[in-house]
Amino acid sequence: MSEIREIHVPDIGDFKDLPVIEVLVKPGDKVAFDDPLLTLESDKASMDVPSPGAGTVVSVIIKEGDRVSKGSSILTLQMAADEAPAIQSAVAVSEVSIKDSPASAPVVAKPVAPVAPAVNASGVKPHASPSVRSYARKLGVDVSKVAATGKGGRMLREDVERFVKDALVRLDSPAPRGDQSAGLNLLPWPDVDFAKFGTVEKFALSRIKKISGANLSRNWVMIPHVTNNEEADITELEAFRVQLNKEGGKDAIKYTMLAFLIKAAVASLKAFPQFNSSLGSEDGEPILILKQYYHIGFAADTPNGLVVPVIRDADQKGIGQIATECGELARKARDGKLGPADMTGGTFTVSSLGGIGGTGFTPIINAPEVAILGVTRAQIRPVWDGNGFAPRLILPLALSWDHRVVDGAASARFLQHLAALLADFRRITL
Ligand code: CAO
Repeated sequence: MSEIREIHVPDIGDFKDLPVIEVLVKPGDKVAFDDPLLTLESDKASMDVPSPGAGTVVSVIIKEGDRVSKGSSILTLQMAADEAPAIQSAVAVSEVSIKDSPASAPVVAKPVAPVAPAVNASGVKPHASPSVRSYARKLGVDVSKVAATGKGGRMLREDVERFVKDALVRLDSPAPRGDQSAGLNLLPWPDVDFAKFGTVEKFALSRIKKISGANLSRNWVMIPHVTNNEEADITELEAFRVQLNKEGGKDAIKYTMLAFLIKAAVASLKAFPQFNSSLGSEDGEPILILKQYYHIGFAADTPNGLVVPVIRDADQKGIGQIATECGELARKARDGKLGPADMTGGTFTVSSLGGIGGTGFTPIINAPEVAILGVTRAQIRPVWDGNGFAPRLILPLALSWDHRVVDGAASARFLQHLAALLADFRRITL
C-alpha cells in the first residue's frame, strides 16, 4: 500500500517569501528521509529543506525563482503507508531546530562557500542531491568526506567518483610519498557568519580556482618546501632584449624577459639534473626519476585564476620561439582555451611577477615537479664595482625546492649558476 502526499515548506522561523535558488529533485527521484529537496536563500544564509519522509517524487510543484514561506507546496511524494507518520515528526523536528537557531539544521544553513570537508567538520550537512547521495551510498562513500565542486558548493556525481579514485590511489601509493592524507588531525575550519559583522558579498569560486586551490593545498602541506633567494645583474641582458625588440619589424617577435628566464632555467637544469626530476616508487621503494626532457611551465594570471601552460622541449627551441609560444599560450590561457595537453608534462615551472611588481615571494612547487623559480621586478640599484657605485639592473630570484630531493647547497649552486647566465648570457653556449 502506498499513498501520495503533498509536501510543504516546514516552519522556517521568521523567514517569509524566501527565493528558491535550486530544486534538487525531479519526478521519478527516490528520496530518503532527510534528503534535501530544495535550497532557499535568505539574506543571511542558504538553507536546504529536507524530505520529511522516504518515497518517490511524483510531481514537483515549485520551481527555481519562486518565493516560499511556511506551508508553500513543494512536491508530491508517493510514500509507503508506514512512512506517513514520519512526515509529522520531521516537520516537528524542523520547527524546534529553527526556533533554536534560524541558521541551522534541519533546514541546513550554509553561511560560507561550502567546500564539503570544511563545512562538515563544523557539523553542517553536505549539500548533495538524493541521486548523488544514493550513488555515494552504493559505493560506500561517506558524503561528509567528499569535497563538493558543483555550483553553489553542491556535490556532484564526479566529486564522489574523484573521492573514490583518490582513495584507490592512496591505497596503491607506497611509503616514499608518505601518508597521502597527511594525517594532520587539524582543527575544523572556523565556521563564521561574516554577515554578523558587516555587509558581505558571496561569489562562487571559478573552476580553475577550485582545482588549483586543491592542488596548491596538497603541495603546500605535503612537500617540505624551502625557498632560497638570489639576485641577478641583468643590466646587459635587458639592454640586449631592448635592442632586439628595437630591431624587429612590423611582425617581429616580442622578446620577453620570461623567454630568457626559461632558456636560462633549462641550462641550469641541465647543469643540476636533480631539479628536473620527480619522486616516485618502484617495487615499494622510493626512487628519483630524472627527466631527460625539458618541458617548462610558466604561471599565467587569468581573470579566472592561475594556470600553468607548458613550453615543450624548451631546450630545443630558440628564445624567439619560446617568446612566441609563451605569448600564444598566455593568450589562450586568458581566453580560457588551454587544453589538457597545453598544461601537462611540465618538469619545472617559472612564475614571473616581474611585469606586476614585488621584491620577492615564496612560490609553491607545482607537484610532481620538485622546484619552481619565482621572479619579481628588476630594479636599478647602486652596486659597488670596486671603485664606485654603478647603477645596475638587479633581478630578484626565488627558488622553492623539495627538501626530500634537493638540499640547500645544491639550491644555492643552482641559483648562482642561473644568476651568472643571466648576468652574461654568452655563458649559455658554454
Ligand atoms: N622586471 C621588470 N620588468 C619586467 C619584468 C621583471 N622581472 N618582467 C616583465 N617586465 C616588464 C616587461 O618588460 C613588460 O614591459 P615591456 O612591454 O615594456 O617589455 C611588462 O613588464 C609586462 O610584462 P608581462 O608580464 O606582460 O609579460 P611577461 O612576458 O613578463 O609575462 C606572463 C607573461 C604570462 C608571465 C604574465 O602575464 C603573468 O601572467 N604573470 C603573472 C604570473 C603569476 O601570477 N605568478 C604568480 C603565481 S603564484 O600565485
